[in-house]
Amino acid sequence: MTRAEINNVVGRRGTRDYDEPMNGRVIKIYGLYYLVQYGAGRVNCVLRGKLRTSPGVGAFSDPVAVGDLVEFELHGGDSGTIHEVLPRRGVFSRKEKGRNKREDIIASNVDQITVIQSFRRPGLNLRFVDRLSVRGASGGIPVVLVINKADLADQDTVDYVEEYYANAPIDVIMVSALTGVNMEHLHEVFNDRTSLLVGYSGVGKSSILNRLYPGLDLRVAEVSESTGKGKHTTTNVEMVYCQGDTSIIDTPGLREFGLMDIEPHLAGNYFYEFRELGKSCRFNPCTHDHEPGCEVKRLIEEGYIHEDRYDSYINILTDIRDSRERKYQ
Ligand SMILES: Nc1nc2c(ncn2[C@@H]2O[C@H](COP(=O)(O)OP(=O)(O)OP(=O)(O)O)[C@@H](O)[C@H]2O)c(=O)[nH]1
Ligand SMILES: [Mg+2]
Ligand SMILES: [Zn+2]
Repeated sequence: MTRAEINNVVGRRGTRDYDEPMNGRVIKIYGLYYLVQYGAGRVNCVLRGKLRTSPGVGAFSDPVAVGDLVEFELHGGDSGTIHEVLPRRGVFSRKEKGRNKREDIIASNVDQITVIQSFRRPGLNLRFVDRLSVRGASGGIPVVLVINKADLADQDTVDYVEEYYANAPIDVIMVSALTGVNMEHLHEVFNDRTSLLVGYSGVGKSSILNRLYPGLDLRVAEVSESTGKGKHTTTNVEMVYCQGDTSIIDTPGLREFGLMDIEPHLAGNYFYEFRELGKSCRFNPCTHDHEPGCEVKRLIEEGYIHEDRYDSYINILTDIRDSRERKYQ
């Protein structure tokens, strides 16, 4: 037999220098250790040296991210080595400012971003939701907005949110972890997918998850009376729930994610209703900013696009332009 023939018979196994590869998912990273979940088991892994130097990893600050599907080798039961990262989809990343800064993968294999806000303490910030949806859309990940503490809601705010997103492709779910209203709906939204949870401290992320998944028993903290802001009881990106095909990755403290890698003239594409309606703008591409004959601007006059949603877009556009100017100075 020639060497090629032997390889054909032995298959991939024959090319490996380790036995019994297993599949798992990275649920937490601390220092040089990666906690991998496989079936009902969990194991602390280190990375095989080759992974740190393989082509392409230099573009990222860490070769492995929470949410990654990996092939690993188990040593004895309580430790392991990660050999391969399987191809990723739905990557949520952020790039630091600066020309040669590497990309930080916050989480991978994400099906949806669930941004959680609350009606009061802390209040709504729809511009943050919009920024997040641009970041998500550029990685192909849709955003769902969950507004918690519906027990504290007033009708004006509810109406405002509904008008703001009336013709936008962002689903809004109003819930209360306290009274349980709409929690069954939210359970369905999380079911059988990987969700990335983003929310300011104190909005009730832990309260929601505890209510949805009894037994999880996450810590709930009082929102500080003086500032109305929470205290960031949790501090690391972590898959906090993982059962069958349902996974939830929490991102405590995530407030900043640059949008400077987005081309200004494409920003409008990530406001999906602008992209559709903008097909009738006189100019193509149109940034819906200064161009005459802009359909998006006409539709604000008609009340079809909310003025504040448009302002939020201009705010993002300006921000992208500013940071790109700084970059090329
Ligand atoms: N009124 C009301 N209060 C709620 C609700 N859900 C949570 N809270 C309260 O909000 C506060 C913060 O809740 P947490 O679940 O700790 O919030 P968190 O988002 O996990 O905060 P961090 O872990 O700091 O990021 C607690 O005092 C909860 O009791 C709700 O539906 N209604
Ligand atoms: Mg919490
Ligand atoms: Zn336009």
